[in-house]
Order: sequence, then C-alpha cells, then structure tokens
Amino acid sequence: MGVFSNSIKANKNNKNLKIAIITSEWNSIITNNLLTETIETLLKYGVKKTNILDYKVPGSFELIFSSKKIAKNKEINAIITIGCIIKGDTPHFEYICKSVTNGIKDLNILLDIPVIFGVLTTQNFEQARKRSEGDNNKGREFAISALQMTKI
Ligand code: DLZ
Repeated sequence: MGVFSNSIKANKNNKNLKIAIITSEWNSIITNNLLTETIETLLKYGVKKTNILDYKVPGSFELIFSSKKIAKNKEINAIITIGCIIKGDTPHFEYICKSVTNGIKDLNILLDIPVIFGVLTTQNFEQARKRSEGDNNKGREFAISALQMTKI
C-alpha cells in the first residue's frame, strides 16, 4: 500500500481558494463517498464552503470536457475530478481508463490550473469500496493534493 505524506497544513490563506470538484455519477455509491471526504477535508484545511463548486457529470469520460470548460473560469485555483471505473466483461474498461488518464494528463499540460486525478480504477466493486470508506477514503488525498498544487 502506498504511503501518502503531505506538507499541507490548515491555513487561513486557504479560505480564499476556489476549488471545483467534478464528480462522475457512474458507480455513484463510490463516487459520492469520495466526494464527501474530499469536501470534508477541504473544509478542515480552511477552504470556505461557498468556495467549493460542486459539479456532476454522467461518467468518468465526461470529466475531461467538463474540466476543460470549468477551467475557463479564471477564479478557480484547482479542479478535482472524481470517478470510479470498475473492470467489467467488455474491453470498455481499458478504453475508458486510458482515455480518462490521457485526457486529464493533457489538461494538466495545457491548462494553467492543476487538475487532480481522483479516478479509481479497480478490478471489482469491493476494491473500489475499500478505497472509498473510512481511513482509506481516497477523497482525503484528492483534497490535499489539490491544496498542495495551488502552492506551486
Ligand atoms: C460506459 C461506461 C462503462 C462501461 N463503465 C464505466 C465505469 O466503470 N466508470 C465510469 O465512470 N464510466 C463508465 N462508463 C461511462 C463512460 O464514462 C461515459 O459516461 C459514457 O461512455 C458516455 O460518454
């Protein structure tokens, strides 16, 4: 298991940050858990509730276009994308994983704000569940990564 350490502290300057979160509704049981933890962590680190912009898209594939569009709002300091792609019986998994990973990578090259990759890619539902609950909820890492990247 990877170890996530970070140098970010709760900071009164964080209250001025505007963070957009885009959540895919595919596998929404998982993505809603990730979203809740992401928001709670941002609040804990001093981001104002009114400065957290909450968007929903149908599936992870739509995270790419929506990030590009939302990034046109120059007041936003970081975008967190949240999705969950679970391997099924079709090759769809590989195509969507590759497209979403490459798409978000491309946005990080092209845009002037960080786009955090908060997309779980798992072999089955159980793996996704474990990464979206309790102390293992990855939403915490997504939020802290976004805050850390706004300091670059
Ligand atoms: C089509 C599809 C499939 C098979 N699996 C997932 C998934 O596991 N996770 C996810 O976020 N989205 C999935 N999608 C939907 C695509 O991301 C997209 O929404 C549709 O192909 C419409 O563009």
